[in-house]
Amino acid sequence: MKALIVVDIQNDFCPGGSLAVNDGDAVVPYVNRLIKSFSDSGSRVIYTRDWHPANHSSFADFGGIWPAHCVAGTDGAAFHPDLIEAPGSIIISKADKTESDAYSGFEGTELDKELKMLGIDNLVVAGLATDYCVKNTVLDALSKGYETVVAEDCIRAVDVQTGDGERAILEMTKAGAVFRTSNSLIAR
Ligand code: VGL
Ligand code: ZN
Repeated sequence: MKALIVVDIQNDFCPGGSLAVNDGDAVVPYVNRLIKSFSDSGSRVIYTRDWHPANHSSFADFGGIWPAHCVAGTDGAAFHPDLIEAPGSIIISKADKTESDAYSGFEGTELDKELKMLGIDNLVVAGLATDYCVKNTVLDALSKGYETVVAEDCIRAVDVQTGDGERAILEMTKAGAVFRTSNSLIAR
């Protein structure tokens, strides 16, 4: 059984947000088509979100490397306004404690348990950012034995260093991830 994992498509990771990913919002129409396709064919859609306390340890003011972002309950932490919410979807909040920095949707969450409970063994992953939360979610999924496909036109990188996104794609590929266009993943 397959599921779609929509990673961190939140306002703060989109242009205008406090940790904007270049072109981050450009994935939304493509991700929406995937969401519709999965949802219409009875497959589950799971959304992860970065959900930090205001004094999170990843923020520069508290010893971390990032500007404050995705503070729980703020507009910056809300999903992009155009992102479709599928009926029966599951939201996984992560890194919601001061000291826990989870880039992976599996880290410190019930994601693995939920997927196992639903009999899901096959994941399609899309979202932000390629070199952080997408990469770590995909690597964890593979190490937990999920067959994992990345929707290659539905991801964007932070690219703190030029090439980070490309390196992340290589790393995911080496670990066994398969890259496909969203078009090829849509049931027709
Ligand atoms: C992320 C940087 C900091 C992500 C989260 O969702 O990729 N990146 N926190
Ligand atoms: Zn974060």
